[in-house]
Amino acid sequence: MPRFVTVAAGQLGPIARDDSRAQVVERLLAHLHGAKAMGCDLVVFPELALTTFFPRWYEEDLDLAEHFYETQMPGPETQVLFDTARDLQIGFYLGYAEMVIEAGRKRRYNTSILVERDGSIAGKYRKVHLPGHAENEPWRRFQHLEKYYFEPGPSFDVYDAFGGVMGMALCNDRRWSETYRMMGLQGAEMIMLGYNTPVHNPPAPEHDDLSMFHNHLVMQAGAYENGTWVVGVAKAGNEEGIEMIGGSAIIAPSGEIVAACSTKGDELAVARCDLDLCHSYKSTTFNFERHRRPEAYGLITAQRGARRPW
Ligand code: ING
Repeated sequence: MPRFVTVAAGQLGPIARDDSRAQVVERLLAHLHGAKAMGCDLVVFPELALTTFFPRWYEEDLDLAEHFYETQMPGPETQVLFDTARDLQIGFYLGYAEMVIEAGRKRRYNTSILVERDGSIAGKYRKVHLPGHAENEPWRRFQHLEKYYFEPGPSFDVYDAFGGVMGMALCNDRRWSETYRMMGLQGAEMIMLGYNTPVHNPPAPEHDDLSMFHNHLVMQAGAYENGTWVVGVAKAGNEEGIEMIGGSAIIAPSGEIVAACSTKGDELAVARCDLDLCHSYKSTTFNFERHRRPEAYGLITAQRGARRPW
């Protein structure tokens, strides 16, 4: 009996700085209902799906940015998502900014959760690869201050949900092959990730024309090299004056894109994913136990940066 998970890429268009949580949650609920009507078990929402991408601005006083973070999940404004998930029997992946008090200190993370069809939280992930910079850099047309607004998470985990081995990542994580391999080594069959990716990258404008190519390149490679489904979902469009890529896609373990969004607004792209297709790759070309040579890979965890051996 095939293990199907019918999944929707729940792409969002822009979220304005002043959009309320209630206004955004309405859009997320529309996706949950729309995806359910299309027979989905699961909707993947973007990174930071409750707010605008606020790391594009420098705020000297972090307390003045506190309203962008969730201190409870579910909280008063998001409980309806969990209730609807349970009522409709549809799960979701949600990216959001998380603030917790740990050992008496405020900790801030770029976080995602995986919610099962009964409304329970099956897993929580905190973004490992924080791109951008930690201090205001006025030379940029816009900032990318994830290293200022968030702390990195400690690990990549997998979760027993939706009848398979589910993994989570966030945005920049998708550009690092270690992300997929760490979950591939744990048997991941579907890796979900949301992203907020500006078309323009101030340090490397020569990459701008390739932003969509790079977006799909890394997710397709990650899927194929680890024999896993990958679902990548954008917050897209012109958000507070900054153009963000769309290109939300559902990618099979073969590396093929099997469904994709074609607009830069709120859009659902749906695919019925057979988790057993992973076996064709995990048992042959990417049979890790049979073919990998970790004895030869020492540098990958021994070194952070690249340096010539001479
Ligand atoms: N955004 C971007 C991403 O990795 C970026 C940052 C853009 C890095 C363009 C390199 C090039 O997709 C987030 N939120 O990580």
